[in-house]
Amino acid sequence: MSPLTNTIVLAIAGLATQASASTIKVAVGKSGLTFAPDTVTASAGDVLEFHFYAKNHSVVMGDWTDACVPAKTGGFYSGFFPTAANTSNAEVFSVTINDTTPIAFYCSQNTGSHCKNGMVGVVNPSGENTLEAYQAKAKSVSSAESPATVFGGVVSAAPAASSTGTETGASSTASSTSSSSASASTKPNGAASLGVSSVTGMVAIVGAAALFVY
Ligand SMILES: *[C@@H]1O[C@H](CO)[C@@H](O)[C@H](O)[C@H]1NC(C)=O
Ligand SMILES: *[C@@H]1O[C@H](CO)[C@@H](O)[C@H](O)[C@H]1NC(C)=O
Ligand SMILES: *[C@@H]1O[C@H](CO)[C@@H](O)[C@H](O)[C@H]1NC(C)=O
Ligand SMILES: [Cu+2]
Repeated sequence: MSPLTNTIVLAIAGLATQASASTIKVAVGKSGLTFAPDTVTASAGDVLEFHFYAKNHSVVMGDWTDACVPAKTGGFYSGFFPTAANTSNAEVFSVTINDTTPIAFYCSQNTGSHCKNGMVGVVNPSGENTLEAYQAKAKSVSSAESPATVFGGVVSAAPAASSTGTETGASSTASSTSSSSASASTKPNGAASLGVSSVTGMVAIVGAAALFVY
């Protein structure tokens, strides 16, 4: 490639990296009564993609004050995803994050008291709104509530490569190589690293730029 082409490619890659939204995979019940990760940092436009494991879990956006109770306004509810042992469900539930307001979520399965037993997670914890605070409140709740209907997200077929990790959703025009994910690194506090995969973005954009140039 000529130096000019290189410059163009780098410039485009830089723009794409800035503008990209991430898809953040969350494993539901893969390892006991847990969401993994259970602490997520997300930007507006990012998508939480919930992958369900055995036996039968859900995810509900919760109210910060009343643990294991749906958010008073807005939010989301996936419904239940009964899943055979050692598999992940063929479908996922995807929720778009619209802003950085702290969000609590929980599993509403009462057989086994999942919320009470700590099956909760948080997005963008801040101030008093933390995972620990929500789990502490959940401990004294006798049963979790499920909303009447699924809402606030999209149920769809699980993407082909459904390993749990963090992927960028930057490049819809990318070739199949771009779907290989940057694996999520986990910080000591359990928060998922949301660093955008510049490697993935570069590969995709280099391909696109090459098409453009030739
Ligand atoms: C999954 O759990 C929900 C809520 O407890 C229940 O209504 C539903 O029957 C369960 N489904 C299966 C297949 O166990
Ligand atoms: C699921 O995996 C566990 C651990 O690897 C194994 O002990 C168990 O037998 C498996 N269950 C089924 C239904 O395959
Ligand atoms: C984001 O907005 C969409 C569309 O209004 C809504 O369906 C979704 O529930 C919102 N996300 C959250 C986390 O509330
Ligand atoms: Cu559960």
